Amino acid sequence: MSAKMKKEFFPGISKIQFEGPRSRNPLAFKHYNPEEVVDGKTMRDHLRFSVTYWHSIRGQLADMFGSGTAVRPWEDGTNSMKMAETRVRVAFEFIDKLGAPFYAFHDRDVAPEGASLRETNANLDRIVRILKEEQQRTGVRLLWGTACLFAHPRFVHGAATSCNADVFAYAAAQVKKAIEVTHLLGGEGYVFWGGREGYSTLWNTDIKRELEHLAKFLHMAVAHRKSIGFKGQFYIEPKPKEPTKHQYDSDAAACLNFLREFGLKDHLKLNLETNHATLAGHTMQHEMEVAIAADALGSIDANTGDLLLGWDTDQFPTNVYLTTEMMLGILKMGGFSTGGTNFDAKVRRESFEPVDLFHAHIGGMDAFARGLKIASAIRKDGRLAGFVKSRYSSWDTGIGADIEKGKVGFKQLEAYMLKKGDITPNTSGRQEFLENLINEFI
Ligand code: XLS
Ligand code: NI
Ligand code: NI
Repeated sequence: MSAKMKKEFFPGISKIQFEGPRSRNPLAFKHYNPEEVVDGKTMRDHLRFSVTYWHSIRGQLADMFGSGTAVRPWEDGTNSMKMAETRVRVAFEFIDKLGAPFYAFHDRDVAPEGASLRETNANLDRIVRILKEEQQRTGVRLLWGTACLFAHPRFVHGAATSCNADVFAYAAAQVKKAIEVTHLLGGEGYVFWGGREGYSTLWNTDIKRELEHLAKFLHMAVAHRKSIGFKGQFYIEPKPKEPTKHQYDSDAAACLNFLREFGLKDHLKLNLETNHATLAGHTMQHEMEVAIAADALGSIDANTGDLLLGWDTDQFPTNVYLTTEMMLGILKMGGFSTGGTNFDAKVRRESFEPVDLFHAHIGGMDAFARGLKIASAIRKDGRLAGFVKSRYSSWDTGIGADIEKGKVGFKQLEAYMLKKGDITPNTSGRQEFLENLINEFI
């Protein structure tokens, strides 16, 4: 690249700077100041933002009623290797200008399939060399890698849960390779999202057998991870449906049950996505609390859904109430270690210009920066945590402490209550008071 002029894909846009809340520059951060220290850690290290290759670089902005609208002047309309190479340069110019420290990709986002698995792997190797080069040039790192086991027609019945054993074998070979390239690129983690690991109809489905196969697949992945010395964290990403009617990894609780049933709990954490939580009929706060309680929260796919549309709209998160809830959860678990805030989000079909990608990410990053600052202030204030603690104070001494310590059984509790007679509810839940308290900070 030395003497040659480097081609610019986002001309007229320079590195996004922090200008503070009074700035009116749409291409500046108002709240995300990577160097600013919050609770002893920079915002950059708290939030660990990541750009997704599949949405931001490959997304054509098609929906089920219409073709893609994205204007991407560098695209030639093909899925050639030459195009794949160009896209790597596009991606890293974008991520670098945005100032996100991480990115994430599926194997098939970055390199096209060839005529055989061998050729496909060779394509991937070629692009991975360029990814590595660009990582070194920019300092951008890989948050996690993953394999696309849902787009190609061979995965019509699923991958690890396919009725066809050859498909399981193909998926295993593909994931083996994807873990290896993630390792080579210094990835901090690897995600399993079972896009088609579920069913369309139960009339043709043996759930027991499919779940056992899925577990076997993950155990093989764990063994391979160990054999190549990959230290990155494995994650499973819950989603209840879409594209299948039901996905086995439907929500945090279902994933945890599956991981425990099959002895995988020590090997995988959860990568939670906001829009998947709402599709499952939960809030993101619920999913996060369930995962944190099981010490299994690993990473976040940051986006949001449109509650008036019934599908995974993957919108950029701009709701500060949401980001506050999420950052309260992240701070509560002691912060991310291998995980991060991965924008699994896409611009709207109507927002088809390259600059919209910047607006979208800047907005998401600013919303999380505010969420972080607000969550930190709520924790410092202490009233919320204090309320919850005192709500359970009957467990800290006396009979409560005896129950928690396992000192008493039904017999002793009956004796205790016969003596006491009855109880009248004496503590209000104070929901409205607490909602007002949160709003003091937002
Ligand atoms: C789709 C999922 C997917 C995973 C990675 O709904 O969110 O993008 O994050 O395979
Ligand atoms: Ni996701
Ligand atoms: Ni999703």
